[in-house]
Amino acid sequence: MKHNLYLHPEVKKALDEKRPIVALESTIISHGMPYPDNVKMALDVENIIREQGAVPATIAILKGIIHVGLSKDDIEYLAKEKGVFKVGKRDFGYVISQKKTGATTVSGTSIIANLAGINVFATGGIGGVHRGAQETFDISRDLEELASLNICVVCAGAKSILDLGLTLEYLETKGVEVIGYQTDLLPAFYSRTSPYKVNYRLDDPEDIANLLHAKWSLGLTGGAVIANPIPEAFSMDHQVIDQAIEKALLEASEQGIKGQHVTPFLLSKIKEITGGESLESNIELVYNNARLAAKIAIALNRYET
Ligand code: PSU
Ligand code: MN
Repeated sequence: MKHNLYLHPEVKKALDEKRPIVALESTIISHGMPYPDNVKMALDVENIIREQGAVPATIAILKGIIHVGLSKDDIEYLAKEKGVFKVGKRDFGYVISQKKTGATTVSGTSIIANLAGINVFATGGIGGVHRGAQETFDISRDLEELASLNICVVCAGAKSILDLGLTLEYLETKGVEVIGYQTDLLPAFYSRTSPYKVNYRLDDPEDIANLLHAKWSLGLTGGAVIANPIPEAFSMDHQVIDQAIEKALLEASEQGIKGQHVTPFLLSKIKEITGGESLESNIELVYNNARLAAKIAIALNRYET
C-alpha cells in the first residue's frame, strides 16, 4: 500500500511491470448513469482498454479505503448502492476518516491517479464553468486539478450544460491545452462540433503522446484535455439535445438545485427528456474515449520503458 491506496492486483502488476494504464472515474457510475446500464458500461469500458493492450484502473473509495482498480463486485456495489458520496478534492478527508463509500469525479480521480503514478485518464465529459457562473460561482473543481496535475484527460468535450466559451477561457488561464483529436472544433459531448475552436488539432495518438512528453519533460506541470468527438453514428441532433438541456436547466433553477447536485440532476433530466437516447450516446462516447486513451497510454509508455 502506497499512501494508503489499495491497488487491485491487475493494476499493481501493471505498475510493477511499467505497463500502460488508463484511469477511469466512478462518479460516472454512481451519479452519471442509471442502474443497470452503469454496470455494463463500467465493465465494458475496462475490457475495451484491455483489448487495446493497456490496463484499466477504475478509481473509487470503498468504506474509507481508496481503491485503484475495482473488482466486479465493487463496481456492482457502486452502481447500485444509494448514498454513495460524490468525491472531489474537498470530500476526501471526510469520506476516508468516516469510512464512507465515494465515487470520484474527474478531479478526485485525477488526484488518486497522480498518487498512483498513472497519467492517462478516460471519461465522458469534464466539469467546467457552468452557464450563469457569473451569478452562481459554479466552476467545477475539475479545472483546478487539470491545472496542477500531470494528467491527460480524454473526453468528448463538455456538455452544453456548461458555458463552453468560458470553460475554454478558464483552461487557458490555467495553462491547460485543449487538443482536438482529428477535429478543429471543440466537440460538445452529444454532438461532434460546437462553435468553438480547440487550441490545436492532432490526428494521431502518437503525436498526442509526444506533446505530453514535450510538456512534462520540460517540468511544466498540469494536465491536457484531449477532446474526442462522439462517433458519427451516435451523435445527436443539435436541436433535440439543445432543447432538452434548456428544459433541464430551467427545472434545476425552479427546484433550486445547487452545488454538487447540479450536474447529476441535469444528466438524469436530459436522459428523461430524450427518452434514453442521450444515455446510449453517452455510453458510446465513453467507449470511444477509452479506445483513444489506451492508444495514448501505450504511446506514452514507450518513453518510460
Ligand atoms: N459530465 C458528464 N458526465 C458526468 C460528469 C460530468 O457528462 O458524469 C461528472 C464527472 O465525474 C465530473 C463531475 O468530474 O460530473 C463534475 O461535477 P461538478 O460539475 O459538480 O464539478
Ligand atoms: Mn459545481
